[in-house]
Amino acid sequence: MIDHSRITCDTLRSKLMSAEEAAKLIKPGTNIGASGFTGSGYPKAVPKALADIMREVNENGGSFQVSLWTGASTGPELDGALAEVNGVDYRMPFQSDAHMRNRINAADARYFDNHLSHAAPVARSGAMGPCHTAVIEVTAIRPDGKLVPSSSVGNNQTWLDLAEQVIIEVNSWQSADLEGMHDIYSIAKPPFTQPIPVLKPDDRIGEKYLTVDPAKVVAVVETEMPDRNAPFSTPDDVAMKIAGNLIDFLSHEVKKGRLPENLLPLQSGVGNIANAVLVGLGKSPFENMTSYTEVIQDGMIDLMKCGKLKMASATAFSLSPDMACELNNNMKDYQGRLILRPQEVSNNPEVIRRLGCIAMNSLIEADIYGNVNSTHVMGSKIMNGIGGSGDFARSASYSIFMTPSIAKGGKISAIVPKCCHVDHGSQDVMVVVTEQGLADLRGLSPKQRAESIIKNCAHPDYRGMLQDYFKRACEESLGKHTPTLLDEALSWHSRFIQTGTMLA
Ligand code: 0RQ
Repeated sequence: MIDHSRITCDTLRSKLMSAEEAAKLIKPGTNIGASGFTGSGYPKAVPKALADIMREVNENGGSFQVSLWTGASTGPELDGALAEVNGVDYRMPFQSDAHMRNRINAADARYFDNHLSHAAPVARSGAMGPCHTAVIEVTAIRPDGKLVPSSSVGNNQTWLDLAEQVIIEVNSWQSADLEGMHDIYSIAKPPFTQPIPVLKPDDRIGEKYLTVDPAKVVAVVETEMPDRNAPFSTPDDVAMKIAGNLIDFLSHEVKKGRLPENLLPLQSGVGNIANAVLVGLGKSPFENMTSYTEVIQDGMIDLMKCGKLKMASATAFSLSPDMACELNNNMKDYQGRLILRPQEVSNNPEVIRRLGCIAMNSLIEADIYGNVNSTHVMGSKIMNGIGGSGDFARSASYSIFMTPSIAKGGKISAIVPKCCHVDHGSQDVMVVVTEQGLADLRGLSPKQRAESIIKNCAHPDYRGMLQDYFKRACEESLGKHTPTLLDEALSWHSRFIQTGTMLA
């Protein structure tokens, strides 16, 4: 049931209207800055109403499309609803919705896949044009008009600052006890940028609330709708082996004195493998861990519950429905242990480098030299986007990438002679982990990297093929530093497209 007591500012309460009325204020061809990050805190009612308007126009021979800027991925009521009616002409900086992905891969929508920490600065620079409308979900509006953010912060303050008009959704599904968990800090444009004073993951440096010029607010809409919240699958054998290999490596680093016993602040990417690593850490000997990351998944809350994780700083939650419900009921218990910041701060290279984060992200494929493709299937089809993986990989003290060694039932090898698309160059990749083992690439030459990756990470079905390729490349390649057979390097991908398998 909608909680009508969430709006305690008279000026903004006077702008209350239905989602349908609010959606009419959005015009075709305009740029929308929406809240939302990994299925959390995105507006839910106005986008659905907007999609209905778009459907009617688009089905009757007209054209109603908008540009959609967010924090990261959203949910079916935003990305899904607008993409279904072909209502998005341009999308940035990250998505993971099946309808949106199909629109992008069909060239119905242009996609600016960008580092998440870069999104706000690019928008502020004006390079993407004006932000016409901000549509922002919040938990509550205070008497002074300040906004209590909801389950993600993302780029919300930037969209509120830049937008010509603002629509606010007040979602009473969000726990009222989220109030106080956020830390809103704005970064000035160069040459006025100051150091970000986060010296420890739990440092608070900003305000608890988002601010908005009330004169720009054209609509306030009340909702009571859950976040997208997809369930995580129980980690399978492969995921648990990857987690085990990674945890053995971290233990080794502790033994060698290169890592403190409580590790360094953890960054954990999205997806089931990343969640499995967190599950594995729950059974590990590490105590008093901290996290400086971008999303808080189930595994992190479990690590807190068992007392192994002291606190987590991120920009959003990304929880299963069960965990979201549990957290909503017990949010107060986590006050002081969870901090949600703007993504420009959670993903800021300056802070990540200073804290020495351990970055753990998943990949689509890695090549024998340790270049990583996180985004493109067979070179041309976008999966999700680079997200925050580049923000962390480049600046972390440990840049770790993990993957099952094969995909699609063994028809695809995740270790290939050459990546068909590169998001993280080999200099940004320190460790590659699969269920087969782990390659520690630090300090190695390209040929040493290839030997280690083929031996430790490749699936046995493909290991011989990779050894054969590498041996011939060492003999026949023009240069001997990074031996490459140009005509053959991408032949595995072509073979998959032609025959349905990379196996020769
Ligand atoms: O396909 O969905 O059809 O089954 O890719 O793969 O193994 O389930 O792994 O869910 O962790 O996703 C890289 C996409 C991995 C993700 C990626 C197919 C596979 C499956 C998913 P199906 P898995 P995950 C912080 C960090 C970039 C952003 C990032 C990602 C599907 O982790 O988007 O790191 N990363 N952000 O079958 C063809 C291959 C494949 C392949 C896997 N080599 N070729 N298909 N798949 N490998 C968070 C944020 O930034 C917000």
